[in-house]
Amino acid sequence: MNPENRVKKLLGLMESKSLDCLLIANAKNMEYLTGFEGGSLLLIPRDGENMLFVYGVNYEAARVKARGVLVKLVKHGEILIDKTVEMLKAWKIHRLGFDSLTVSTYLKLKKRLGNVDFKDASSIMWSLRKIKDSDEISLMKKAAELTSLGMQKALEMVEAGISEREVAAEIEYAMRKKGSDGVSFDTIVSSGPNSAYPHGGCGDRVLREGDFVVVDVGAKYRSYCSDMTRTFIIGKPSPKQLKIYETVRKAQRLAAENVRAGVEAREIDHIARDFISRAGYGEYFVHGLGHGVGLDIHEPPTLSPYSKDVLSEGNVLTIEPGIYIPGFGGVRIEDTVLVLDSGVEKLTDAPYIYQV
Ligand SMILES: [Mn+2]
Repeated sequence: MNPENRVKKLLGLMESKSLDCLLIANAKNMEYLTGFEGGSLLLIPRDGENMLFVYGVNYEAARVKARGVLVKLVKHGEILIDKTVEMLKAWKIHRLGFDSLTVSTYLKLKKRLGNVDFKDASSIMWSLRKIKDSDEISLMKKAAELTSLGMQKALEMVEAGISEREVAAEIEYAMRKKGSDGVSFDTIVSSGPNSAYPHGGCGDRVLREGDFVVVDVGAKYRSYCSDMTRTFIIGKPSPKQLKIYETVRKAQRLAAENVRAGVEAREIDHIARDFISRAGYGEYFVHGLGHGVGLDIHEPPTLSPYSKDVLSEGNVLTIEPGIYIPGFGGVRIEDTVLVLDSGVEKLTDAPYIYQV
């Protein structure tokens, strides 16, 4: 689906909320609605021409790439807020929806647009972005394919004697060479005791026999993210390591088997959490089961005990249970999946091999 169709849908939602205009300041939302990532502010009036404000550095690119909008240059010395206020006044806007504003911008706009009613419209944007269209799905499949390739590289590289940083560099290099535009987040290669930190980063530690090694990686492809984790054990696993690994693996499989359109997100979290708790590790599963993925690496829907989301066909999300024991180490296994009517399609794909 092209950006113009997304805007068309958005206009329908604005009408149902009686919004005269939408002010989009979030970069990803602007990209979603125009196909161009370098805009500074987007105005979508119900009556009037959609307007994308762009600074000089991005102006020429915007004129070529942005779709369905009038591209307006913010010249040197001009102030974006002045131009915004000018347009909103010219259009006689009364109910203005916005997606995200800094407090300082909000106060400035409020002061100069005294009679305008400001409405938080971020949920409208998420209601669209949560359901991926066919164009997005094919880009996300490509991102996931590159990620899987990176994980294959990790499987080749992880061994005693190499540093976390070197493994991360090899993964990123392999993905980049095959077409990745970058990474969705800083690659995590956390080994030994570091693996007990869910977001352990990667550093100079050299991998050793007996380590857990958590590798969490996501290629980016044409602005779309992906997310995948595997945990390796160097050498022969101890019985405790094996029990933790098997528990996480089974929790992940159980959760994935139960995902389909119409299911409550918190129910899926519960399935994995309950399984881990019964194995005696409940207190060590310290985060939600998963999150939506798209233009952002973390976006709705959320899989957690507190989520109010109901899953729909076209959601793309991660399923990533983990067990983290301070001082001992941790295991996480994660895939990015596409929600279907009857189940899931796994987008990331690498074997669940743990012993290296
Ligand atoms: Mn994740």
